[in-house]
Amino acid sequence: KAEDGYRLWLRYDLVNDNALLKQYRSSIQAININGNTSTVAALQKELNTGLQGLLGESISNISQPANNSIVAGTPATMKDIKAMVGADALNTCGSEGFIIKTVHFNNKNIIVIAGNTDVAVLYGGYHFLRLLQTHQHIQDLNITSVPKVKLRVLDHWDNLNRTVERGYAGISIFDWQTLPDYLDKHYTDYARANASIGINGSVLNNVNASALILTPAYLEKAAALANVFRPYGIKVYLSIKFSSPIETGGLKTADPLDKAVQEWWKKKADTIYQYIPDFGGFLVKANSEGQPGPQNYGRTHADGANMLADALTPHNGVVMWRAFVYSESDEDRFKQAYNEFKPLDGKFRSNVLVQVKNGPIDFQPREPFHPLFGAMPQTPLMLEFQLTQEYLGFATHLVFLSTLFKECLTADTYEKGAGSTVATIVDGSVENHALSGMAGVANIGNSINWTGHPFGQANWYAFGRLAWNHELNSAQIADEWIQQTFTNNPAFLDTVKTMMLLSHEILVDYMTPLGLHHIMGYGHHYGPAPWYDKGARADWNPVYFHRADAMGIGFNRTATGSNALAQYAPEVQAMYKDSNTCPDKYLLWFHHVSWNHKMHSGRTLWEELCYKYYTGADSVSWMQHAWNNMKGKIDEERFEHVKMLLAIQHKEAVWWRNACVLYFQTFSHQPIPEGYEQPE
Ligand code: GCW
Repeated sequence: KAEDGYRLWLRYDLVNDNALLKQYRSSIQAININGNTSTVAALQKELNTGLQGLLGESISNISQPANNSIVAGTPATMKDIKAMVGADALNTCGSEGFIIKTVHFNNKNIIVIAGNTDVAVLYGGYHFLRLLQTHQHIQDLNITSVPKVKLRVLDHWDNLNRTVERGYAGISIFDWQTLPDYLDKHYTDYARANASIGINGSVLNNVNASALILTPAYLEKAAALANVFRPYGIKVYLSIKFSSPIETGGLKTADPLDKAVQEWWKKKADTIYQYIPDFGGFLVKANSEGQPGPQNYGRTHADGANMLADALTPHNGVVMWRAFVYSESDEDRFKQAYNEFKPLDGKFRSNVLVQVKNGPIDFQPREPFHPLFGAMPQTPLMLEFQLTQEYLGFATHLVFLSTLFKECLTADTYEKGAGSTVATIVDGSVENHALSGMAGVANIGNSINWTGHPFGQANWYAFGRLAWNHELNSAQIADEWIQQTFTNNPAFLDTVKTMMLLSHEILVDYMTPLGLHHIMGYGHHYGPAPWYDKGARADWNPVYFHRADAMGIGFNRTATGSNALAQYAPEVQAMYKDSNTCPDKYLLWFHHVSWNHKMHSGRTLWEELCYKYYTGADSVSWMQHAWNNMKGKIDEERFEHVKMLLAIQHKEAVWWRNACVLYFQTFSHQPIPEGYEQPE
């Protein structure tokens, strides 16, 4: 049967393993869930639909625990729940963690799904369904799962007219025109998908924000979305425009130290909470790429963030203040965010998080971790990943981003000696921060399968899973996602998992190997354009980043160059500062090396560059080949869809290879090594 991908990973098709099906049917004969909140109703519905699909029979809802039943609830809704899971077991679960346990209680075999809040139980319910979707045994369950990061948020760069900045999957799913009266089915399914992976926040509008979003007409619309999301534990946040007091408030200034401005924001916050009582807070892009901000008035980022934080404090809202700042100057763009923000460490209110992109430049196929991680111990740093593949082939190229995320999360900042990974900075454990957060710039649009590329769904999924638990590994995430999204067929699983796990490295090889970065077409960021662009300002110009010349290539960021490297801990500097020991993958990020530089492989830099570009493009043919062998193992529709996209990806990988190799050859003056097809 043809499938359109709309169901994402929430497919509940009949379990096609008879032994397991028998086990599931015998242990799950009824469901006992009490309580009458909308979250309980959502859980009940999901379990009923999910189990009916997976087990092929409808499961009755009962009001008392029975033998071979599921019992789901909190200590408030289910009197025996503590006794079932162990008196103290829920103490470590906080407000979102859950326990799933098979117990023998009062002579009954029961599967308990327990948490301290309804939403925690809902998360447990989704996790339980995932166990069945991925064909796990359920006789001996004893799972405790607690999120490591508090704010797990999708950032939509969606404009009020439904265009999406860097969106490649159709127009925005948020239809502001028909809100608040028309509630599209997408809204609920979006909330379900997010809740199933633990995402608990959604920033509805673009960081390049319109001031209109805070006007009553839009607040009413946002409130309607918040109402749909609330049962699923998802809070709504809004991006604000710093100059709103001028644009919609009639004030003459937006100076954060001006009393009238502060008052305006306080009143605005009060109004917002009348519409949305559990409103999450503001996301702010200020003094960045032309957006207004406190610096327009000679004030600092902290002044701006604190003013907003004070307005939100009475309502427990937070400010997510972005650190993506740079301007055209003599200073290496790499260094600018650190230079501006590090001195402000300790100056932010306790309800401010500074939101930092994973790398110092801008969501490149590969970046070293951002040097602010590990450099602002007194400030909770929220990590911003980009799911929409702005610089990674849009929704056309197949790239599983989990490995990119993990590379950043596991990088060691050495803030407090070895082991202070980016993940442990972000989850707040290194400095014991009360707040912590991870944001993913959404790749979602109204395209029939949500993300355009069927495999784009995996990046949304991986983000949510890692925000919940950054210790999961990419293989496990791919495994789960494939089984839930496509099939449990082992041959399919093996092949597709391998493809996914290699896909990021393959893309890096054919786009920006060895530490090259930002050599995409200026403006759209899609195809190769490493050459000088006379339309682009200096710090957007590809030549600024690769610096190829007759002698060699790469950006010298060591002490003899921009010295951006000095922004890292000494241990990190030591790993990267010598061009002979710097890992290949970061070489051209930090060094300008000669075309004949000896690489670890024994090849010269020029040969290695060619080797990478050719291997990258060839590897896409390998992906095509691997995928073609999957014919018949999944529905024809998605099979063909991916097949056609892989053909484009291959064509474009060759385009990247040829463009880059031929362009860089004009500097290296060396032949394409023997044995390689000569590019035209
Ligand atoms: O990656 C760049 C994008 C801009 C984006 C900006 C940002 C929302 O090219 O489109 O603007 O980053 O992160 O603010």
